[in-house]
Amino acid sequence: MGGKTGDFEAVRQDIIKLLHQPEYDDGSAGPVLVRLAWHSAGTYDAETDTGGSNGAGMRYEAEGGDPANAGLQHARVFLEPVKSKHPWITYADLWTLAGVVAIKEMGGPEIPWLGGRTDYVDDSKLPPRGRLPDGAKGADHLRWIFYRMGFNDQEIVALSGAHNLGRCHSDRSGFEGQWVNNPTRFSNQYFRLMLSMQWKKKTLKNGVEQFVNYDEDSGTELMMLPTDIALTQDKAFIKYVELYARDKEAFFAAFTKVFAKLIELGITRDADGNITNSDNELGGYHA
Ligand code: ZEM
Repeated sequence: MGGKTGDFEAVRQDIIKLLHQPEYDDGSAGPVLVRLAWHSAGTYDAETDTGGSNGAGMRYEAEGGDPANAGLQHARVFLEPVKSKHPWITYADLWTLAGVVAIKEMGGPEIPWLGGRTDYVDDSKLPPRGRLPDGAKGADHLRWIFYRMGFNDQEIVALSGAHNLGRCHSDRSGFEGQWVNNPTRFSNQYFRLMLSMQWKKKTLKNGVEQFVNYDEDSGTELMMLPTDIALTQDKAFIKYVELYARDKEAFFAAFTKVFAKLIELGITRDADGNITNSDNELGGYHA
C-alpha cells in the first residue's frame, strides 16, 4: 500500500494516525515531533547559509549525536512507518510536516507548509554542534542563538511558546517535568503561568537547576527552564510574554508566522514554490 508520489495529504493523514501513543510520555507523539521539526531547522546560520531543515542531517552521527538532540530518535522512530509507506517523501519534508501536523492536531494553528526539501547532505556545510539553545542560560544566549538564525526578540518569545507542549526528561536534557498541566494541548498557558505563578529555583539530584512551582492542593509540580524565566526578566522580551499571555489569538498568529519561517530557513523558492537551492538538484526525492 505505497502512497502516490507527491501525495502530501496522504502523508498528513498517516502522521495524524500515529500521534496517539498510549504507552509514550503523555500519550502523544506530538510534542517530540514538534521538537524534531524545530531541531532539524534550528541549526541554521544566516551568515554562512548553513544548517536548517534541508538535508535532514540529524540522520547522521555528526548532528544526530549532538547531546542537544538526545531523545529525538523517538520521534524519528515514530515516523519510520510513514516513511516506509511513502518512500518518495524526503526525511527533511517528513520531519517538518510532522511538526506542523502535530501542532494542528494538538489544538494549535494551521501552519503553512511547503514540500520539496532534499535529503542530500553537503559535508562541507555540516552545521557544527552547539548551534541549538542551552536551557541553562539567559537572555543574552537566546539572542546569540536566535539572531544567528535571523529572528528578532518578538519571534524568540513567540517560538518559546512551543513549551506549552511536552516535557523535559532527565535522561535527555537533564531537566525534568512539564511546563503546563495539559502538555498535549497547544495554547498560551505557558505564558500565563509564567507570569501568574511563583517560580522558585530548584537544584535537581543531578545538579541541574531549573524553576518550579508546586501546587499543594493538586500535588502537581510544573517547571520552567532558566531560559523560559529569562523571558520575564528582560524588558524587550517581557512585553511579548504579557501580550501572548493575555491574547491567545495574537500568540497563535505570531506562532504561525514564526514556525513557518523556522522550517523554511535556508530554503529558497521560486514563485511557484519550487525549491531553487543548488543542492536540491543532487537530492530531491531520490536521496
Ligand atoms: Zn524546547 N526544549 N527549547 N523548543 N522543546 C525542550 C523540550 C521541548 C529549549 C530547550 O532547552 C528545551 C524551542 C526552544 C527552546 C520543544 C519545542 C521548542 C527541552 C526538554 C529542553 C531542555 C528536552 C527533553 O528533556 O526531552 C530552549 C533553551 C529553547 C530556547 C528558546 C522551540 C523554538 C521549540 C519549537 C518551536 C518541545 C515541543 C519540547 C517537548 C519535547 C518532548 O519530548 O516532550
